Amino acid sequence: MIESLDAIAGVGRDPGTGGYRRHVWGDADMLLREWFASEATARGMDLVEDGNGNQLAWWGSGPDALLLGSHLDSVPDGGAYDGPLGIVSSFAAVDRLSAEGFEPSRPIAVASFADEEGARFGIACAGSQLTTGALVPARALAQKDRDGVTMAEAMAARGRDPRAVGRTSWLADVGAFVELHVEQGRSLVHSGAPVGVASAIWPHGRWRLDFCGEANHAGATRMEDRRDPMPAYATTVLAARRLAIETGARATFGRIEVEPGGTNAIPSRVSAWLDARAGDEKDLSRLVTDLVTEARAAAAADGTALHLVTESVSPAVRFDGPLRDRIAATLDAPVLATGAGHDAGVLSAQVPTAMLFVRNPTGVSHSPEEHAEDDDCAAGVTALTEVVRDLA
Ligand code: HGY
Ligand code: MN
Ligand code: MN
Repeated sequence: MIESLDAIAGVGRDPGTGGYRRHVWGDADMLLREWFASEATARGMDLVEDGNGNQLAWWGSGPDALLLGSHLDSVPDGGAYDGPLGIVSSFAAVDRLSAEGFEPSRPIAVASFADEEGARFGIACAGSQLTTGALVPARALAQKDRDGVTMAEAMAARGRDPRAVGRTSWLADVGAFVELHVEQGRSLVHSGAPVGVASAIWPHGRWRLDFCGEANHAGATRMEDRRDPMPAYATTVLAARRLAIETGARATFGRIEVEPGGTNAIPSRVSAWLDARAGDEKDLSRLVTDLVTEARAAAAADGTALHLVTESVSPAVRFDGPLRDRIAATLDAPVLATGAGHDAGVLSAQVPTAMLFVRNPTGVSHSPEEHAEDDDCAAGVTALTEVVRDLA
């Protein structure tokens, strides 16, 4: 199992940072698609790629399938485990069961969901959201990457037909989904267990704030005469931190663009991406509303303007209670909630869904430092194998 992670360890890895840059329809993503296809073929599983770019490897066919899997794409400079661990563990569970001569009572499929991180086009879990219908194809296809390439153009460049994007028929054959994932936090460290079961995902979203002002000379323009969008942006970052701390929520500005980006020029525009998450939808919406109110006031005071674009919103998720309880009892594993988003959260709106988490000793994720011990990864495979044995 660890060997499978080793097999893709060099794909999309930045030699400078050691982090992964595996973005949908990029070169690394294409190599990972080939790797996934060869893993399916090596096991005699039937490979399907749907119109959204999600890949599925089927052991058997027909209704009420048990779906496993996760994603292979990454955030910029992501770790080796977020996503891929779930896929290699799923194939390893299939291997263990077939080596035992286990005959599943229902079809089993392993999925690699496209574009879970939304690192290129901005929308989280695009592949699974398009599949369930939570995301409208036209909106996804029009999204642009940092170079102005639309999702439709990126797909066409890889020989995919953008007209095939949308709801997919395979989902009707899925009776349950179990996604294994590295934990992105330290709950399992505190509970002393290598594997846990998910209860819920916090609601979360991404918003782009464009602070628009007037470009001008850094030396010749008096401070009183400027329409500089940067101070309102800075005020907004500080307000986000204050509001998030006050409400027990999370708010992050992890990406900004400054136009034109000259050291000796007042910017004409600062675009900043807010990632916000909270324990419930009311708190999340209040946080964003309050923050935008403060940002607008700060912008207006400087003679600048704020334009707000909602890029992606994911509602609160409560995983299927009976499935969660059954898995937690089978594994005698702790149950925990997470602030991280997952394709499992998207599918949970339509099929009974569960998640297993594998202990992460530091809790670090979305970083090259992300790690899980080999023994814990092996415990994850054993747990997933037991879950499949029980459910299939
Ligand atoms: O951003 C997230 O929550 C993620 O890990 N997909
Ligand atoms: Mn992630
Ligand atoms: Mn993930």
